[in-house]
Amino acid sequence: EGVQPQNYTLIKLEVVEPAPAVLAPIMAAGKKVYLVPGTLRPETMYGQTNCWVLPTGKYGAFEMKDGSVFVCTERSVRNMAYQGLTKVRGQFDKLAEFTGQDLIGASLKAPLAINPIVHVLPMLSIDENKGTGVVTSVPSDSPDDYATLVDLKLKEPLRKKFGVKDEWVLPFEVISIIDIPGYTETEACAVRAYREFQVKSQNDRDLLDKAKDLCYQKGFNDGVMAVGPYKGEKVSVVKKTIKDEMVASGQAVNYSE
Ligand code: A2H
Repeated sequence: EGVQPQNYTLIKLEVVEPAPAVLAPIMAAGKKVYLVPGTLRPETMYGQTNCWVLPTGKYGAFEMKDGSVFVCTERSVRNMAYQGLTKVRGQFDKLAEFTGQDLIGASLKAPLAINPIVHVLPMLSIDENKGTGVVTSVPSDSPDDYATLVDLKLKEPLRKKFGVKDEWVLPFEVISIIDIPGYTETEACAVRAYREFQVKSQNDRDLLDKAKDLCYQKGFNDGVMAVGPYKGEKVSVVKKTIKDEMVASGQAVNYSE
């Protein structure tokens, strides 16, 4: 973990029916259950196509202060317990424990997303010791997300290995949500960076880091919203407003580590 605190926005992606077996009893008891990916790009949530977990990762379902349930790593909920998100400071209630594999295919309602429902899919580069261990996928603006989605679309054996049904992946296309003048005229930022850096798979760490830095800088410095209520406004101007609105409406919470 870095020296500087990292401030994430946790986006609340609500698990809907059909419930995965490991969450079914909790949902049957009437509780709202959310996967809570940590993001640095809350303004990109319009373009969500799916949500990533680490298949071998250990996750839990934890009851939060308002009675809703967060699915994340235990390490992250321990931090949340010191940030006012659980009932008792420093304590948390674990309702269930499972692996990422148990969540694959689950259907989620993702706030702001143009796709009405997105699915949980495997990403092998997730770091269990960062954020919540859950990542929301925005392939237009995140080269890691794009590379992982391309891997799943092109490689049937990869889908088979993790029990991913074709209909959870193949219908989902990149949605361009941010215009970067001089860069995104013909393809979204992450798609162009992936192509130009000649990324071959989600495992191309060095190339993906370069592509990621480029998209992060360009998106913030030059990006203009192409969708939503702030269409036409600069990302650098509206990023915080979009985040604050999601937090105020209960669609997201602040989290730092
Ligand atoms: B970002 P930093 Cl559109 N393992 O969100 C791997 N990656 C993780 C993670 C984990 N445990 N937790 C969060 N992340 C991802 C959106 C996004 C992100 C876009 C573009 C760039 C981008 C949609 N995915 O990140 O290491 C999350 O992906 C590039 C910096 O804490 C989170 O923001 O600096 C970002 O990495 C956090 O990265």
